[in-house]
Amino acid sequence: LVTAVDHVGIAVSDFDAATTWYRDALGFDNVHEEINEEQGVREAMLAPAGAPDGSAMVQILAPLSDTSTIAKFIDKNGPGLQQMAVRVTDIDAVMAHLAAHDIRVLYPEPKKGTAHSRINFVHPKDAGGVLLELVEPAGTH
Ligand code: V0V
Repeated sequence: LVTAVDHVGIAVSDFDAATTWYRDALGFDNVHEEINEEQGVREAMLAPAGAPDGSAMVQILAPLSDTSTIAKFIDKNGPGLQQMAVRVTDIDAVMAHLAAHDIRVLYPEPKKGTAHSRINFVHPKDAGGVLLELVEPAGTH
């Protein structure tokens, strides 16, 4: 049901500085950008130039406001790695599987994620201290 590590998410306060750094220092391409009001983020998906389709990406996450989960994360920890996301083929089935193992997911139903994906999160306290995102890409089924 889990097919890949989809992306890692980095909390940043300066969106442009972060995307420029990945481009100039490491040659990442900016493959997608959007604002997700519900999640309180401006985000970009960056892929290593020349990487095959489906390769793991870096997601830059900048807060839209002081109340954003990303603003809260940066206040507490400073900028840095905020989440790891795994790609799934059927998020509802994965949520049911986790619930059956008493692993807490944050939302009772998936929410809208990047590029019309469906997303949910495993609580970091139930995932070894890692905020683990589940992402079912659009058009998966
Ligand atoms: C909090 N904790 C973390 C953490 N955030 N541990 C690891 N990684 C993180 N990112 C720890 C924190 O240190 C506490 O541990 C404990 O969890 C509870 O933290 P809290 O401060 O009480 O709780 P909050 O209010 O910070 O909330 C934490 C959660 C929140 C995870 C519930 O950040 C959340 O709802 N996240 C899901 C949504 C999200 O992250 N959206 C932005 C990305 P101690 O101190 O008690 O030991 S949007 C996105 O990824 C999109 C759109 C996409 O990919 O498509």
